[in-house]
Amino acid sequence: MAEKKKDRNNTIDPAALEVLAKTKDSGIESAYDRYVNMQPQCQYGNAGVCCSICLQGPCRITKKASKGICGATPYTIVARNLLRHALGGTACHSDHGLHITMVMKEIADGHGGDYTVTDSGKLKRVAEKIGVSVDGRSDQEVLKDVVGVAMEDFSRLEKGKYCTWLEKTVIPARMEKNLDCNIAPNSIHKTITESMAQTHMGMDADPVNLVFQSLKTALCDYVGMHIATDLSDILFGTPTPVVSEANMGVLEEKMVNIALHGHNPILSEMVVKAAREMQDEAKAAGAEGIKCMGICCTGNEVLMRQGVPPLTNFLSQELAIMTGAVDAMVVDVQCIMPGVQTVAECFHTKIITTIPNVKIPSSYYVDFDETRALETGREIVRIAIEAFKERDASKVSIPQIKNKVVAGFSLEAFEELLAAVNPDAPYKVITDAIDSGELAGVCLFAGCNNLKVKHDENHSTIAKELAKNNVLIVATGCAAGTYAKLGLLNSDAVEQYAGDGLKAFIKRLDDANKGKLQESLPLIFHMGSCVDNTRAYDLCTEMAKQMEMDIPKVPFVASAPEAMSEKAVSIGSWFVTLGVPVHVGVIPPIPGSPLVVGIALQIAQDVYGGYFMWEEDPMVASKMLLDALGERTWKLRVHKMAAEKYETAISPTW
Ligand code: BF8
Ligand code: SF4
Repeated sequence: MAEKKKDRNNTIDPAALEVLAKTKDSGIESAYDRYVNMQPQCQYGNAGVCCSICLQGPCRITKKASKGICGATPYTIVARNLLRHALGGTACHSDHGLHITMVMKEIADGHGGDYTVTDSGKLKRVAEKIGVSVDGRSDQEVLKDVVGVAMEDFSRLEKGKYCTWLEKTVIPARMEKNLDCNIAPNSIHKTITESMAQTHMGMDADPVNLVFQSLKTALCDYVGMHIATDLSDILFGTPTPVVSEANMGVLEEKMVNIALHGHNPILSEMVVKAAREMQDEAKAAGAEGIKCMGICCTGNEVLMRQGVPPLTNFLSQELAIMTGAVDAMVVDVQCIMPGVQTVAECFHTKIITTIPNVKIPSSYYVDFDETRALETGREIVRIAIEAFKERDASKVSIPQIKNKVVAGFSLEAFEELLAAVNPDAPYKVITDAIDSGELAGVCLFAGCNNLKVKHDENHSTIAKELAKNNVLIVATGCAAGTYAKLGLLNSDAVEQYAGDGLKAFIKRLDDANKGKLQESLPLIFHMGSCVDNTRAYDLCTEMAKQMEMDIPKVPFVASAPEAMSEKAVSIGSWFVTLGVPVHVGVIPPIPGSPLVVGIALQIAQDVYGGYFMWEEDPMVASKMLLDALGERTWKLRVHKMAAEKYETAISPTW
């Protein structure tokens, strides 16, 4: 293990390895080097028993000091830190959802500027789902009410009224569970305020109370991201299958290369639009044109809707600049390493920050003004064109590695594929395949990269192992980024990695959709960015509705093999709360409290049906995920047999 932590070539991505090799003695540092320099990392921090919540701290729990100065025990410190993590994630997703909501409010009020409703069908579907009437009303009127409900979900203060986006999108049994456990949130902002207060020095010391508040906070993460996805689809269109390619080979030596990095499509959609219009300006500057490409979840957003190729995922963001071929990296919010600026200064690359609460010293700052969105997009593209003129050809070295990608599987697009087989009950295509044993179940791969495990290795190994064992796989976030880069999002991968059952299932969908698709279906279905994890959970909800069962009986699991961010903590927590077993490939900072560990790994299952599994070894993790699916299908079979034998309803227990 110690040796592994000293290896800067901590990735299996061949393009990343090539850049690391070329920059070995250059003195240009990336996260791969800084991770090695950071060893050994603080063991108190790793165990979660370091508290710096008040200025008397930091307090660390040691053999000599079994409590913090204020008397806080390890379980209080661990649970309080956990809640703070969930809060960070929830605030980020909700801030993203709020930004889109406010742009939609401008459209509803008639000042949308360059923004307009692109997908009126989705607007109606969302309205109907959340209880807004659509009959005989214009899009503008419907949108006004949809935005009103979203704003209430952010701001409601009254007790006894709960977030609409939660209440109306989960199955009733899950909402009852939330109410029973007193974790149904009234609104996002109220819950965030409560949680921040609850974690102040001298507030809550009860670990169980703190853990339940983490779950309540995480449910707000679900609400914030569901709003973000729904409104983004209304604004820019619900994704449909799209063909592209991924990895650093998408950089073009003779073009202006613009990397779009961050999370929010509000800005990136406009930059893509501006770039498409400004090809002639780039030619006048000596380039063959302009090419946009994506990093992290902004990359996923523009891939899903515009076919923009993913350049790389989270961990290798600095390495992309080291190719010397990125003219501008335009960033919005979240997961942007401050290190990109230092690397950019060794090249001609311009880092362009755009959001008032995300600035990096020495970067270009172009204030993204939604009232003149396209014009701002053009300003940004112009900076990239100017930078292209300064590019030093002797520093350019592009790894010639890229793979074909078939993406764009919103739940609607996925449902359409299924409906071609069974128009009356699309999701029965999946549940029947599980009943017959053709499929072992469904797994969502989500989340980040984390140098504590080899970059992309856990994502790739576990997915291949599950595919071999006939698990239907959907993916989001940087997990989807891994699969795009490594060639798992195309039909060749089906041939290479799918077990016979999964192969037959995908072929059935392919055959039923012949003529409608540009390309054969991939091994793994890319469902979008991190905020789009709700698309995957909605799939689980549809399976539950088809089976007429609560979520803990649905053979659906989730895995974040290389989790890194606070957002991963909040996402994992709501998945567990909403009944799904969740594997995490790095150990979160809670081993310092056996009590909190017990809640996460065992008690959660009794209460919610969902639970965490922590395992760094990808083969062991694969087995855990397969066992979790196997347990659910086996139990369901036994419960069905018992119901038939005793002529009763199927047991609702898990
Ligand atoms: O929101 S997967 S590293 S980019 S946090 Fe970040 Fe993690 Fe990537 Fe997208 Ni999600
Ligand atoms: Fe130490 Fe208590 Fe302050 Fe935390 S809140 S830093 S444990 S004194």
